[in-house]
Formats: sequence, structure tokens, C-alpha cells
Amino acid sequence: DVAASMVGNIENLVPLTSGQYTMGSLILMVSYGACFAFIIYFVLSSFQLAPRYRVVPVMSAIVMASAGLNLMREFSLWEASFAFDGAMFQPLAEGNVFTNAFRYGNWTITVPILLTQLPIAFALSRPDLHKRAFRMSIPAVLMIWTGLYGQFGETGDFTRLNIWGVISTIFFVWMLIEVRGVISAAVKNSPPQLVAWPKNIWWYFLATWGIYPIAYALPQLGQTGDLVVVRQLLYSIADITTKLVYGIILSRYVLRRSALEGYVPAAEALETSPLGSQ
Ligand code: RET
Repeated sequence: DVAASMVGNIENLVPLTSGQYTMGSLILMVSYGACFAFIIYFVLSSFQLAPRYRVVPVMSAIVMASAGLNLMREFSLWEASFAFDGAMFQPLAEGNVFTNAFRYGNWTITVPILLTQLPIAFALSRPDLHKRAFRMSIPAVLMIWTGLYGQFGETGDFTRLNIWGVISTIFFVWMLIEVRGVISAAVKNSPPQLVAWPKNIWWYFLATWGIYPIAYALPQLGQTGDLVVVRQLLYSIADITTKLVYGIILSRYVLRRSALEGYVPAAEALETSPLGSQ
């Protein structure tokens, strides 16, 4: 079906009510706003940490900037792609095609960073850390690119969507096996007071990364305005939880770990020293 494959995503197939259209704008706007605001949070958190962990929230700040710019672009594309005809917001306004494909491009940058944060936060040794970051990132990138190719099939008969969805899921499982290896190493290597953290992070990771394949498969339930909005909402929940909340969790973990390893932030060291009390 040539016409259907040209429009790429279901966003270009269905007219939206003004409520649905506004919800779509709002979801994208809140998401990029949150990303940009949290750049500041992550940069400031890094100052409280032992030097070896400072890069963990800095990497979250980079992910926030990258995802924020991507979501801002999705937002302006959303605004440009629909035109009000007096009753409904019609897609393909002035030839503009909305696409979720840019998200997959963005994940190519952010996903390897998110994965590499784990072995750094868990203080794995340098050569082990590099090896594991690499071994997680290879299946992750293959998962994203096969999914990118497949998602263009969501407006056709779903053959392409499903075949590439299955191939992508195989890479996802491979990636999860590598992530699980990092979690096991972290459990062994964790201070006893913090040993629950890597275990809980594993379940959090599965629950939140698992939202993306659901969003990918969703167009098969039908092509309606509600589904378009629900899918953008799912993407946003996934974006906020896998990047922003995940970054907060890892920052809290390395903060506790810094303290347990005897690190005292500079300002506190000054307060408790004879010099500071003068
Ligand atoms: C795809 C295609 C369908 C099958 C699977 C997928 C998994 C995607 C995932 C994406 C994670 C993205 C993140 C982005 C953060 O910036 C590609 C949708 C399994 C897990 C964490």
C-alpha cells in the first residue's frame, strides 16, 4: 500500500478533535520542559559526589539536553502537521508529515549513555566497565535500528511492523542479558547497606524500558485519535521514567555510596573544620 507507507506513522492518518490535538501538544511540551529543567538538577547533584561518580549525573544532564531537543522538535512538528478545518484538526497540513522516527535517532545517542551509567554507578573496575558498556550497547543499537525500520510499517498491513518488531525484540533480550550481568556484578560489589539497590533498579529497568515495545505495537489496535494520544502519552511516560527518574535514582545511589566510601562534600568539610567555624 504505497499511500499508507508514505505517511509513515498513524498520526498522519486520523483527524483529531481539538481536545486530542491539545493533549498531544501538552504531552510533548511537558516532556521537553521537564527534560530541560532537570539539566540543572543533575549538574548541581554532581558537586555532592566523590569524583569517580560525578560523571553519572553529568551523563543524565547530557541525556536530558539531547532528549529535550528531540522532544521540542517533535512538538513543533506536531504543531506544523495538523490544520484546523473548522471542526477537526486534519493531519498532513501543508505537506508536513509527523514522524516518531526522530525518537529512534535520539535513542541511538541516549540509550548507550543510559546503559553506560550503570557500571560506572556500580563502581565496576575500569576494563570491566568498558567491556560491559560495549557489550550492552551493541545489541541496544541493533534493537533501535531494526525497530526504526519496522515502525515505518505501522500504517500498512503490519507484516513489516511485526517481522522487524520480533527481530528487534531478540536484540532487546540479548541486551537485557548483558544488563543482568552488570546487575549481578553490582550485587557482588555493592556495600552491604546498598545491596537492595541494584536488584530494585533491575525491576525498575524492566518495567520502564518495556513500555517502548508496547508503544511500538499499539497501532495494531486501530487507527483512532484516542490511540494517537495514548501512544504519545506512553512514549512520554517511558521517556520520563527511563531517563529522568532513572537519573534521579542513580544519583541518589551514588550519593549514598560516596558517603559510605568516606567522601565528605567540600562545603560540609569546611563547616566541621576549625577553619569553617571561625
Ligand atoms: C522497539 C521496537 C519493537 C521491539 C522493541 C523495541 C524496544 C525499544 C526500547 C527502547 C528504549 C529506549 C530508551 C530511550 C531513552 O532515551 C525498538 C520499540 C523491544 C527498549 C530507554
